[in-house]
Amino acid sequence: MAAPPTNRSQPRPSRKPQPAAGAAKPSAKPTNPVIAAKGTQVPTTPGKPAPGKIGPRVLRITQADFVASVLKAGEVPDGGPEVAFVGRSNVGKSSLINALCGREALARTSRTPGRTQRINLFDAKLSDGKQLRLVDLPGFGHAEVSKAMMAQFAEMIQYYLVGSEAMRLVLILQDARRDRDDDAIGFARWLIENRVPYDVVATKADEIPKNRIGAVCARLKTEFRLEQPPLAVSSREGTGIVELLTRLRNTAYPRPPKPAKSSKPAAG
Ligand SMILES: Nc1nc2c(ncn2[C@@H]2O[C@H](COP(=O)(O)OP(=O)(O)OP(=O)(O)O)[C@@H](O)[C@H]2O)c(=O)[nH]1
Ligand SMILES: [Mg+2]
Repeated sequence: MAAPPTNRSQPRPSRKPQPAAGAAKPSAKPTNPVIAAKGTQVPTTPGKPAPGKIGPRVLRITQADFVASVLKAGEVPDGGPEVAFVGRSNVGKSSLINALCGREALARTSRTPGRTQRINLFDAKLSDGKQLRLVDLPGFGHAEVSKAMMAQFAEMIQYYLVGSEAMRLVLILQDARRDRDDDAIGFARWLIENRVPYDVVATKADEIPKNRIGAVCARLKTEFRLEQPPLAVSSREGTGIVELLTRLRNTAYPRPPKPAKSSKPAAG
């Protein structure tokens, strides 16, 4: 979560949009704990918990449905609090939505950058009964996608993010293998200016040595002015998925602040 302004739990005043400036499918044997929880056979050693096995009280998405594919916020049917997934094309946005939902092909993924060209909405029901709407956005910034198309995507994304009353969090995805992403950092500044709360997640954590993950997350925390280091996730291996879902739920449904202790009435 971004450091000041920390406005993610507060309702945002209504604002007018102010625009600024295929698939390598998940591995055949998913180790994604969410997929595993839905009945996939996971090899196990007797007496040891199955890898990725999660208990009944671990938060997960029990049902996920495609809702609509739109070009702007006004076209969206009413739904639960929204979390939007943004980042460079090919960073793994659609794959992460699939991993969170425990589905292999709910959102379309592709090796070809620029696959997602509209705003795709998915409604997810959580195991605690709450609803989340996951918003899969086109990627911004990629050498293989034309500048004109990228400008069009950027405008569509910005209008949507400030135009949606239900938007609770923008999740900025960063490929754990890549260096500083100035486009995304600039985008985060724009989110701050427009009072849209955001968080960052490092994707494709399976592609870097485990002992480098801490340093990557520490760098991202500084670059994006976050209050806590981002989670590192792997949609392919399921790492960090349950933790991310918990963060998203807690942001969309913040706990009400504890009431201040009332002072004792004066005796007499
Ligand atoms: N190794 C690895 N590859 C991943 C992971 N997540 C996604 N990928 C791969 O990265 C590529 C792009 O994934 P997508 O989910 O389509 O990326 P996207 O950000 O939605 O891309 P656009 O829709 O073009 O913006 C695909 O080949 C995925 O299989 C991951 O956790 N680990
Ligand atoms: Mg996509």
